[in-house]
Amino acid sequence: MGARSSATRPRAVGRAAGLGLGGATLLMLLSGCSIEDWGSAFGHFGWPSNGITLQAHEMYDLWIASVIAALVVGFGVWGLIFWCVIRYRKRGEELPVQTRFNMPMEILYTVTPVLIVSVLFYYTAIVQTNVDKLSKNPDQVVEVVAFKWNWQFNYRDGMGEEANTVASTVGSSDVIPILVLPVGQKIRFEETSKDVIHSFWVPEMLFKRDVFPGSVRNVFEVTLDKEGRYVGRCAELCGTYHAFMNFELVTVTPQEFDTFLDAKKDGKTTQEALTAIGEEPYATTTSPFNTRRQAHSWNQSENVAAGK
Ligand SMILES: [Cu+2]
Repeated sequence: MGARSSATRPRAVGRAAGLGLGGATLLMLLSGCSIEDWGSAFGHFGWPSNGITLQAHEMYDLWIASVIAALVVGFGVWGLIFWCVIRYRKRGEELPVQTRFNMPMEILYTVTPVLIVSVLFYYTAIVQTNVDKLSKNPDQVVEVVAFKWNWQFNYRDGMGEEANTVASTVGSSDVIPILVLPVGQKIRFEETSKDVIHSFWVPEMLFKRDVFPGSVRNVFEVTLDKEGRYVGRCAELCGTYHAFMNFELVTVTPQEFDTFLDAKKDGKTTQEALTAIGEEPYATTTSPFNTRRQAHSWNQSENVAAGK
């Protein structure tokens, strides 16, 4: 009797684990429509929840779903561990029945991780492909030109280097460059640098991409879905004033964007064109840095130079 019940135990464990995993998968599928609710209930599991692009939302969903899946598996494993610790705790000096080389168990804990990794890989590949996807006919093309230490944004009439710039905005030491873009449209960014490697980063896009000098044009596309003003930064240490390379992304309605672009084409400054659509003419999320170093720093380096 004792030997028989020992032999059925691993199968029961296998069944329980299989049921748990199946239930977890079902739960995930059923709750797929409310990933956002799951995320906000648990502080978004550390992932930035303020994304402003369709791509950012997909990345968010992938992260939340992955963490939930990991927790479900984790609780399953912890449950089995504690169950084993209690159920099979030492009761005497007699060696318990050994259940090594149990084929169903061996297969279960080989197949299950492979399944988990396959599912994670499948969804990761989908999201990654969507984030990198380029369309044949983007609604807007912006050329991002980075240089030490500022940004120029060129609105283009087509794709590639052969296209023409129809309007442009450039930052200076006194004015933060402002990139105005419409929501709900496919925006194609074409990046190029005039000197060293920089990196284009708007934190709310949850996306950075290096800006290379030379013939490499780094291209990506996003669809913005939230109006607002967002700080942008250079995310690649590019030299002395790297930290000063800020810009501002202003997302507006397509109608406002058309008005803005027409004003720019008419020769208005970016500030005048922003005023024309009722926006603040200057950046509100960041301000120009003082490019002169603090007086005491200069004195300190003079002291060092003078050997004091
Ligand atoms: Cu830079």
